[in-house]
This record gives sequence, structure tokens and C-alpha cells, in this order.
Amino acid sequence: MKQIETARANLRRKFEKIEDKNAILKDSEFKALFDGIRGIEPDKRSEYGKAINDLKTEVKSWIEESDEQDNEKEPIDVTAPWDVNTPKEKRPNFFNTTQGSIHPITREISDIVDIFQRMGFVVEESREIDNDYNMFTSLNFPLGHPARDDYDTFNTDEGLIAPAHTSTMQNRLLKKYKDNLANEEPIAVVVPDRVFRNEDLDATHEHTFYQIEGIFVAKKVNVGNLIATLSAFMNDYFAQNLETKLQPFYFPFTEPSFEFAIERPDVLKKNDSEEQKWLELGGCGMIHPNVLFEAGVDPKTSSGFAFGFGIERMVMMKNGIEDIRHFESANLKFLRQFK
Ligand code: FA5
Repeated sequence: MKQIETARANLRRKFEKIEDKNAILKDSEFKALFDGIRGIEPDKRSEYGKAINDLKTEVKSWIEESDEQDNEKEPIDVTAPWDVNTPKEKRPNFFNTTQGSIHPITREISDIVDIFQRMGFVVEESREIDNDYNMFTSLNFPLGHPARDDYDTFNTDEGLIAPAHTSTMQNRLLKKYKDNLANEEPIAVVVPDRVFRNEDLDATHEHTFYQIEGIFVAKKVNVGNLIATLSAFMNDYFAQNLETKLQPFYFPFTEPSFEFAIERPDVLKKNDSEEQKWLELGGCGMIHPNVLFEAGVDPKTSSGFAFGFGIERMVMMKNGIEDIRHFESANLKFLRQFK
């Protein structure tokens, strides 16, 4: 009986350690116990045999218990392409991956939108297919105007356009919200969405990317309001007090027009030259009176600003990403860094 007790203790110790719990039933301790029967006095043999069998029953109950615990830890996936009884180490690892995660652009858009919502902007979606009126005419690009060439994008045979910027929404949104003005409320809308351009691709140019458009219209809005709004947004988004710069530019739909640049955040500092110091994020300006008028807003009583930023460029700056092509690459190694 002492021999069986020792064997029991040894078996338990081994059982705790081994991965494949079933293997314990084939352990040499059992064989040694059965072989030991020959050395037992004949009238004690049946008692000894019964004790070995009891031990075996007990060991089986250890296995059952540990299976139950495993099952509690890990629910059974009935769609898995293996038998549920296959031990873990023998299951094929098809996916070699853990759970999926939210794409960094999706997550950043929701952060960006949060900031603007806190500032009182409402959020609207753009479209991935639009027409010449919204892309150009309503935005004060006359037919044949050379500025149309700056927005070279993709067209369908029917003459529809994959929008090259989110400004295509300006006319629709001014019309939709113009009653706000009669009620002494501003029009304050942001539009984060996908846009398309026929581009030569490089580290900062994609053919498919995201922009965030903003429009703000009320009585007596001026460039100072534009700068204050954009600076407040950038400081919140980058959680760093960055220097900002407006430089004169040309867009047919704003007058005056500017390019909005920020100082490179610390992670992307290159050298101290003036040329390397600034990163251009997007365009902005005071909405052109023709654009307001076209949407039925009286430019004599109301004025406003608009802006359009490239979202990838902002995310690249915030996270120190050196190449825009990572975003659409479906490269898991890249994407998993943003869990
Ligand atoms: C525009 O698209 C204007 N609609 C912006 C605007 C809106 C001006 C409202 C005034 C009022 P632009 O072509 O510069 O402007 O593009 C704006 C930003 O989009 C760029 O600064 C850049 O951040 C981003 N962008 C432009 N082209 C690409 C591209 N191929 N890949 C990635 N980002 C791009």
C-alpha cells in the first residue's frame, strides 16, 4: 500500500507538468505497479489489484477535471476546421494571428470628429461618386478653367466623377443648413471622407485618401476666426502647442485662400532648415461670395470660412509614419502596431 501511495504522489507530480494529460495513463509507474503483483502474497493480491484500479480511476478523474477547466477557459468554436478533441498543439495554425483591430485611419477619423463636435460642428458624410456641378461649377470653377486640372481624378463613361476633394459637399451643406442663419445660428459642419486623385504615387501621395472638410458660416466671420479654430483643433489633436503658418494660395472657391502649415512635431524633426520646418496640411480660406450665392446664402449678410485637410498626412505626423502607402497596403505588420 505504501508503494501505491508513492506511485500516486509521483503520478500527480508528473500530471501537473505534462501538456498531453492523457499520456499519464501510459506512465511507467502503472507498469511497475502491475509488475509488482508477483511479489505480493497471494491472499493480499486481490486487495492490491483493487488499489491499483482505484488509483487508475482516480487518475482518469484528474484528466476529466482538467478537460473541464480547459473548456471553461476556451469556448468551443464549432466552425473551426478541426475536431474539437484535437489537442491544442496538434491543431493547424492557419491564421497565425490574434484578433483584428480598427484601422488607424478609422480610429483617427473618430478622434478628429470628436474634437470638432466638441467645438460645435455637426458631422456629415461625403459621396464616393459625384457630378461636375458639385465638383466644379458650384465651387466657382468656370468651364475650361485651368484650375480644374489640379483635381485630376477618375470619371465614368456617363460623366460622373470620383470626387478629388470633400469640397464637393460645400454647396449641398450650405443649402441644407442655410435656415440656421435665419435663426441666428451658424452653419458649422465637418465632412470626413474618402477622395480620389489620378496621382503619381510617392511617400506622401496616394490615389485614394481621406480628407476632412469644414465649413463655418455666420454673420461677420473673418480670417481671425479661421486661424483660431484651426489652431485650437491642431493643438488638441497633436496634444502639443505647435506653431502654425498661413501662406497665400489660390483656390477658386475661397477668397482669400491659404495653405495651412504646422511646424513638424518632434517625432518628425529632420533638420533645422526653414524649408524642413513646415508641413503643409491642407487648404483653407474665406468662402468665395459666388459659392455662397450659388447655394442661396446672401454674401452681403453672411460670411464664412472653409478648410480641407489630408487625414493621412495628419496621422503620419502624429505617429511618425514615413510613407503614406502603408495605409492601403493591408500589411498586417504595419496595422498591428496601432492596436
Ligand atoms: C483641396 O483639396 C481643397 N479642397 C482644400 C480646401 C477646402 C481649400 C476648403 C479651401 C477651402 P488640396 O488639393 O491642397 O486642396 O488638398 C488638401 C490636402 O489634401 C493636402 O494639403 C494634403 O494634405 C491632402 N492631399 C492632397 N493630395 C493628396 C494625395 N494625393 N495623397 C494624400 N493626401 C493628399
